[in-house]
Amino acid sequence: MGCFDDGNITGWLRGGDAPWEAPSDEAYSGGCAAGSGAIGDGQESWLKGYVMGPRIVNFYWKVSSEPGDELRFYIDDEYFAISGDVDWTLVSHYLDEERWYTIEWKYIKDYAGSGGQDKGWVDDVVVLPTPTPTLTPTSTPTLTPTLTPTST
Ligand SMILES: [Ca+2]
Ligand SMILES: [Ca+2]
Repeated sequence: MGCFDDGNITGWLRGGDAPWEAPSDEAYSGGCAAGSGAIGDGQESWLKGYVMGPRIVNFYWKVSSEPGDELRFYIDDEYFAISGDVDWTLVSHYLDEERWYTIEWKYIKDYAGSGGQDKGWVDDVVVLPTPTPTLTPTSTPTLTPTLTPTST
């Protein structure tokens, strides 16, 4: 989506009361990040995509908001949130099952009040294959010669 480092995720969807946009007024890398749209009290702005697991999703996010407003990262219906004044922070999340996951960033405002720059940003999304288990070579068993007692 736009110029931000979007992890080559295809089919980004944007929505809510105002869509996310790239470039935005902040960036973690390359002068460009995605930022939430300008919204009012009780509104939300989101950006979502789909990732086939198992994968590791890494990204940086930042928020500047009133404490009651927050930037959320959803994995399907579960979410993590940051609020207030949080500078660029790395998030690494493991999507462990072999299936499609919906990942979504949402800036959401409560019923009243605004603070800071009143938005959230995301940059440097990287989708990595999960590490394959390393097979440790088994040591070759040492064959001990069996000494058969010779009968005399
Ligand atoms: Ca960037
Ligand atoms: Ca508020």
